[in-house]
Formats: sequence, C-alpha cells, structure tokens
Amino acid sequence: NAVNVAVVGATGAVGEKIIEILEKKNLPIRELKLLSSSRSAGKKLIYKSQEITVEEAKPESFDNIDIALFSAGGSISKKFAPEAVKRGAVVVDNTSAFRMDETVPLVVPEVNETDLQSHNGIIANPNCSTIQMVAALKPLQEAFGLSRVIVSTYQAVSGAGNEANQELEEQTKQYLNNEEMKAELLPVKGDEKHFPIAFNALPQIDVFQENGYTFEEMKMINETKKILHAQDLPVAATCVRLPFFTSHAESVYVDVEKDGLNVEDLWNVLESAEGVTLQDNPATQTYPTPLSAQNKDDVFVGRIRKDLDNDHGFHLWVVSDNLVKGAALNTIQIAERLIENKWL
Ligand code: 11C
Repeated sequence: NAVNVAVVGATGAVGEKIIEILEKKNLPIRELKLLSSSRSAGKKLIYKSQEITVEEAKPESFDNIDIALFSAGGSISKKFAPEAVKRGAVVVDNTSAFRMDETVPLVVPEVNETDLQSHNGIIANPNCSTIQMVAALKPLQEAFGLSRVIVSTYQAVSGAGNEANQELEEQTKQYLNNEEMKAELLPVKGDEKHFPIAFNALPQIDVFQENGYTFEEMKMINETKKILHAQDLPVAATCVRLPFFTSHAESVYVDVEKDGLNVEDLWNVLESAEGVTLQDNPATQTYPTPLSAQNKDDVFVGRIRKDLDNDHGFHLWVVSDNLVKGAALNTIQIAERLIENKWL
C-alpha cells in the first residue's frame, strides 16, 4: 500500500519542514514529487540522500499522485487542489483557502480525527496558532466543558515565511549598527504600511477585517469553533508578532463549566493528553518557551493558574513549534491517519 506523494510549495518554510519530517517518518512513500511556482522550479532538494529537482506545479503534475500536501499559499491551493482531486489525489491543504468550507474537514488528528472520514478529496490543516490552542483545549473541553476562551498570542516571524525571518535578521543587524531599519514586509506583505519587527511587537498578523479584528484573529476564532464542534463557544483572540524566529506562544484564558476545579485537576487531564506535554512547576521555574519548544513535536503547556476572581476561570501558557505541529507535522499526521485508517 505504498503511496505517491507530492509536496506543493516545497521550497517554502513549511515545505522544507515537510520534507525534513518525511525523512524521519516511516510513511510508505513510493515516489516523492516536489512542486513549486515557476520562480523556484529547477531548485534541487535532498530527500533521504536522493536529489530531487523541484518542478513547476501544473495540473498534470498530479497524475498518479495519491496524497498532495499543499503549502504554497491560498491562490495556488485554489487553483491546483481541485485539479489534484480530479486526478484522484487526496489533498491536505495548509492554507486558509478551504478551511471554512463546510464540506472540507479541518483536522488536528488528536482532536477530531474522525472528521477525516467525511472528506471529499480535500482536507484542511488549521492555522498554526489554532492547532496548538485546540490541542490544549480539547482535553479540557472533554473533561470539564468550556464556556469561554480568550487568547493573546506571541507569534514567531517564521509564520510569515522565510522572507520574514530574513527581514528580522537584517533589521536586527541594522539596529545594532545604528542604521535605519528597513521594513518592507511585516506586518503583512502587500499591506499599505510596514513596521520594523526587530526589537518591537506588532499587534497585526494578516489583514484587518471589517469588524476590526485581523484575519489571523478571525482564523483562530472560527477554526477553533469548527474543530471543537462548538459553534456557540465564545472565543476572542488578539494576535501579536514578536521578534523571534520559531514557535508561537499563547496566553489562553478559559472558563470551564464544571464547578470547584483546581490547578491539579487541569494538570491531571493535560498530563495524559495525546500530543501535549505539561511543563508546569513554579518552584523549579519550569515552563515552556519558544526556544525550548523549537523542533519538538508536542504542544507544551505551563503556568496554569486559577483565576483569582472567577471560580471557573483558568489561565494557561501554550507553546509549540509553529512550523512543526503548527504546520508540517500536523499535515503529515493527517496523511498518516488517512493511510492507517484506509480513508484515502
Ligand atoms: C502567521 N499563523 O503566524 C500565520 C501563518 O493561515 O496557515 C499561517 C497562516 C495560515 O503569520
């Protein structure tokens, strides 16, 4: 039951990570095809000591492909995902193109694996900041019920791609050399204004929506409700970009339904949750940070505190590598579950 796999957007930050993780995994891959826009076609990448030339994505590229992993931006997904499906492939799409489509499952395997069964050829991988939050919320939802979620994020620049990493690096050097910092990309490529990210904090990730929230904030809100099957759950988000390269951190406030819980009750549930590692001990200054989570598979949770005024309120600190569980790993885990369960 070996499969032919295509990676679309192979030269991007997520594409590179997908190849790196596929090398370590035991997916039964017969052929790996690497695809990109015409700009990056011709590049050579190494997979399991084998040199593979990146090809320009075309509809015919998906002939004989069983699983196509897309992370080349929404417009490429909109154009080529239906072509891939038409040719018999199952698409796992890492962009926001299809996430809110009712016919498309939006999946974090340890949270809502069974939603995969109803796929019609396309499965959406959630936004990175959503994935790590729902991985921590799902066990709490199951054990105690949730009645409200409020999140503030501290997000890495790599969420905006390799170019954003470069911009942070250059601005850091400029600042330390007393030169003017050049801001051409962040907060959002193509938006009217750009601000330095180095030594700064930008309260804008993605473009503003009519309601005053950014698209990143609305993604966190809408995707969380869909993944947790909780359309009525109040969710609010404030998303902020900070000057570090990898891993998103989140301060998450939850109201639980059950009365009289304490921090130990949340520890007990999260300790045994799939994909979650609890790192929480104030006595030993134990808590996750973006650097400690880098290149790790899990979602790390620490700093759990009971709200001082609300018996149902708890505060959590949730950190995970945005390119690993937040993107590439979750995409590959979806592919694994599809193969294992014979849901392709
Ligand atoms: C960021 N969360 O950090 C974004 C990147 O919808 O998949 C992921 C965008 C997405 O900028």
